Amino acid sequence: MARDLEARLRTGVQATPFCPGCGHGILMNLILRALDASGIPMEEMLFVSGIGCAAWIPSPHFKGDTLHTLHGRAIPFATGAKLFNPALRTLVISGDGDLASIGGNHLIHAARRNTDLTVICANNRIYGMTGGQAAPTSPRGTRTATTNRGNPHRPFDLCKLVLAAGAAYVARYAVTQPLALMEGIRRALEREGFSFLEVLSPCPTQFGRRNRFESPAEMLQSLMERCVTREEAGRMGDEELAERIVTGEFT
Ligand SMILES: Cc1ncc(C[n+]2csc(CCOP(=O)(O)OP(=O)(O)O)c2C)c(N)n1
Repeated sequence: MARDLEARLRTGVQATPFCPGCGHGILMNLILRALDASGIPMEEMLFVSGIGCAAWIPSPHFKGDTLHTLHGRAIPFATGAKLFNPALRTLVISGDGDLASIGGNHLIHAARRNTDLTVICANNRIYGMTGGQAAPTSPRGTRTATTNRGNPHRPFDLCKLVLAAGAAYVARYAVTQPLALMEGIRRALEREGFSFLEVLSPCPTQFGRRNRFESPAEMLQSLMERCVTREEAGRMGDEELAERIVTGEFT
């Protein structure tokens, strides 16, 4: 796949491997912009990802050092690299399935140890790459390939999870909040210790089609309507908040 992708990138037929309307491309762009804004030289960076669509954000797109590792094991690889060379600014970029399902144990322990890593979790609330199976972030009631009558389980609130485990920096933004998200990435990179950024990213192909979104644009519109800042949330009652997603910094 990598060689095929390289060939396509060269001919300009397809700029990324992401489906039309996938939010991961926006996130990829914003990570690069945040790095540029922070002035951190690419030579100081190490990007680590697991397996999944989100894991393709750094490699092969970034012109820097990338480790594309095993499913669920991005944080252990990143921890090893950081311990070996503490001068590396180590940025993990992976999916919610990768980081919170098979890799969930690594996530909470890295937060508990306050390992000096930045973790960006591209949360599309489903396993995108493997055909739309339920993730631990799939909202209750949503349809996935493995819950076609609606997911009976409640999802993790990833920010609360890592905050409770001891993370130094925790924030959540959607790709529909590009300026705030870019600033969040910059702040996460600059914070010492374990920093965690949950990024809400739409998956029209696997999540949208099964959950009655007519188009990628409708998914983006829905994200824009549902995301509120912490201040806005503070002025809302429980009923109004139930349909909302609270974004901002939690530390
Ligand atoms: C040990 C192992 N188990 C399962 C898989 C299959 N697998 C690959 S990616 C993936 C989940 C991807 O979902 P997510 O991490 O949320 O990323 P997305 O594709 O949605 O961006 C799974 C289950 C694998 N590659 N290796």
